This record gives sequence, structure tokens and C-alpha cells, in this order.
Amino acid sequence: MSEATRHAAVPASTVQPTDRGRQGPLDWQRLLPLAAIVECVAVLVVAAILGDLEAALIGLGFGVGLALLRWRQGVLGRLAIGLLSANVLAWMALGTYSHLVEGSGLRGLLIPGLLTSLSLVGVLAAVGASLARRRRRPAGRGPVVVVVTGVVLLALVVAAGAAGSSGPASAPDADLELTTANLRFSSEQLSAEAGEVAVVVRNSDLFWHTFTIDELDVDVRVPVTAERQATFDASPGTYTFYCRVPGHETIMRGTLTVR
Ligand SMILES: [Cu+2]
Repeated sequence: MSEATRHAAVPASTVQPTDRGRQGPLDWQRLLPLAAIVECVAVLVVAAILGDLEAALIGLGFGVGLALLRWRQGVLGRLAIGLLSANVLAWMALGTYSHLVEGSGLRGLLIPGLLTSLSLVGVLAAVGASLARRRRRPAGRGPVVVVVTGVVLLALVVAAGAAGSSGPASAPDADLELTTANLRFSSEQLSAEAGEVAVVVRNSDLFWHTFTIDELDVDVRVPVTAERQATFDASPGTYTFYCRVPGHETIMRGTLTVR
């Protein structure tokens, strides 16, 4: 058997693991690091705009995931990028939905909409890259379909934002105003007159916060770049307000004193 014949006779099953999923015009093993780089940069830019440390840590996490792609056939890298993307997707999809329901304009929708699209591509790329390692099928059109899905989703969100208003009307008559930034309420001591109390909460963090008072049945969810108002009746007393997002409860809390 000549050298050329022997080479041609190599069965497909001996394709090296690094080559699996690389057969399409855009394959999973190329899409995943690309998606992670774009997510990393986008999250870091948003973190810088908002001044949000938690978001900056997520952005750095994508950088670590990218580095891990080069280690031990990238198992941990795919896992890290997939989990981080899923985390961003869960929060940002809810944020996008909330802004859409409120008829927010592009200003409110842009950050959650962009990150929803990018993280969806990230999740699907991580799953695709992992499956491509196990199976020996060519990647086919999967990676291209994933990218197109992300672009179409972003275009739809931008269109909805452009069609929406400039955001929910702000409430100049609110008694109290709170801002959430870096996992803190801007004030931990609030006071109000008994009767109807209106509190406006603005979230400048990337992830959700809530303004919750169990005793008064108050629970307002505030997504990224949003402003929401809680209006409730309160009789004299002291009440604990807090954010009920898991992990935030212990550090994001304060006292409302009603006279
Ligand atoms: Cu919170």
C-alpha cells in the first residue's frame, strides 16, 4: 500500500478530538471563544458604565473561562463560559422582559437586550462545543444558526425599544427615593408620615434588586437601568426593607420608620 493510499484509508473515527466540530464554515470550537470574548468585553464595558463591581467580576470570569479553554482540552473553560453565560442570560432575559412589559425605550432596553442576545449565543456555543467533542458529526449550520438567532433577537429588542416610550413616567410626587448601586441601598434609614407612602427605587446595578417589606406586603422588582415605584399604606412603626434576591438579603437592608 502506498503512503497516499494508507493516508486516504484512515477511518473517520481517528479524527483527533481537537478537530471535532471544526468542519463547518463557522465551527463550535471557534464560535465559543469568540462569543466569550464578546461577552467579556460587553460585560466589562457595562460594568464600567454602571460602576458595578459585581458585573466587573462576571466580566473577569469570562476571561478566566477563556484561559481555561486552553487547559485539559477546554472542559473547564466550556463549563465556566456556559455557566456564566447562563447566569447572565437568566438575569438579563428577565430584565429585558420587564422593560418590554413596562414599554421602556431603547435606553432602558439596550443593556439587558444586548446582554440577553450575547449570553444566549454564549450558552448555545458552550453546549454546541461540548456536544461536538463527544460526537463525531460535522458542526453543520448549527453555529451560524446560533449567531443569526442572537442577531435577530437583538434586532427585535432594539425595534421594540425604538417603538417604546422613553420609559415609565417618573414619579415626582414620590415621598422617598432610593438608588441601588454595588449591592447597597443609597440609604439604610428612611422615614415617612403614616398613610400612603410612595418610594421610587432606581437600580444602577447590572443585576436585579427588589424593594421588599414583608410586613406591608411590598415587593417591587427593579431590573437593570430601571426605576420602579412602590406605593403602600403604612401605619406608625418601624419596618425592615430589604432586597430578596438570594445572597443580597444580608447586605441590602434598611429600616423604614413611619411616624
Ligand atoms: Cu439585590
